[in-house]
Amino acid sequence: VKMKAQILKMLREADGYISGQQLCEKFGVSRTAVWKVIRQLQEEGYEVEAVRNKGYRIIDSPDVMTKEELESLMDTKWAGKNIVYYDEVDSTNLRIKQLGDEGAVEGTLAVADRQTAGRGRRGRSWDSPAGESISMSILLRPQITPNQAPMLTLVMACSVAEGIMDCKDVCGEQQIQIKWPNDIIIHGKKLVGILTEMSTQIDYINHVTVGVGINVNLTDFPEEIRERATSLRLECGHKVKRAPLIAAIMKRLEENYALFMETGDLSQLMEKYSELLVNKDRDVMILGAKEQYVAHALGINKTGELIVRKEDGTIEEVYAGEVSVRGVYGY
Ligand code: BTX
Repeated sequence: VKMKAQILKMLREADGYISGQQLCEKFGVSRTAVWKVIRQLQEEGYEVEAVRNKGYRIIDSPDVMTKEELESLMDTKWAGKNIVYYDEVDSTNLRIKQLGDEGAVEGTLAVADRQTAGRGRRGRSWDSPAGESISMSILLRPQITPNQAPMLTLVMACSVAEGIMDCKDVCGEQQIQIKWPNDIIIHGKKLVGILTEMSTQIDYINHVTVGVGINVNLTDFPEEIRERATSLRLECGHKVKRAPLIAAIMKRLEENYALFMETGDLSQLMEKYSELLVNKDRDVMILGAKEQYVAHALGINKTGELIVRKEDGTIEEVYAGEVSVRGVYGY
């Protein structure tokens, strides 16, 4: 597996052809062994050209999220370095929680092509059909207290939005935005859902699982969510490859997580998060258990609360665990 991922990486990074000889020497194997790996890649859908006296050159890759594909693209130190891939699984969040209990390293990333029991918040479900979406969950082991953990959802939201925008050929200049606290939307519709779950003792965290579902190439949604959901393909007008997107998000997550851990809060991220916020400078409806009111959203504070100005001019900071927010006009 390692050799296959490394050969893929070398092919990708090569400027032109890589000779069979070079690959043999690098891995200390025979020409036949190298050829076998190339054949396997071709069978998996990679377009690899083999030219006598020149060597191998990669022309195109399939839209797969296999361990080798992801490993060959991942440009991080720890986030997404240990990958577990499933063609089909109940929920990547459940898998990561289990792997976390079993002692897996921080940054372990579970990726699935399809989930049969994808979970949303508060017992809701998340649709992730085969071949068209990204379902992934990452294992974190932060030394923070349980009440700091919800901020990790915002760290991830920021990373996903930035990661998508980093992939230049995906949506160009189109604005990917965050709906506080953790939905990512494009053109007013939901593109990404994030679910953070933690395993805790009374005063410390065993581990945190942050799950991300991204609608990449879906072209249709179930009746109930058709009005509110969308995909990159629908908004950007073309199919998008999933593995490079995952790698870009992991790269951003690694940076943003470091900024978070330096202070234990969002003080180094709140400015850019607020810039990405669809609700910023707009009226929102605050839906609390006891009261509901309309207020003007200003941004987030360093603990991730939404800062709003009420109609009487007073400033309030609302906590995501206690209220939800709805745009007064759409988002
Ligand atoms: P949420 O509770 O904010 O959103 C769930 C709601 O969103 C559903 O009730 C439904 O109305 C709507 N919905 C369901 N599927 C989709 C979809 N594909 N696109 C848009 N809207 C949808 C959001 O919860 C958190 C979702 C996290 C999903 C990831 S996938 C990897 C990981 N594993 C897992 O089981 N969950 C996470």
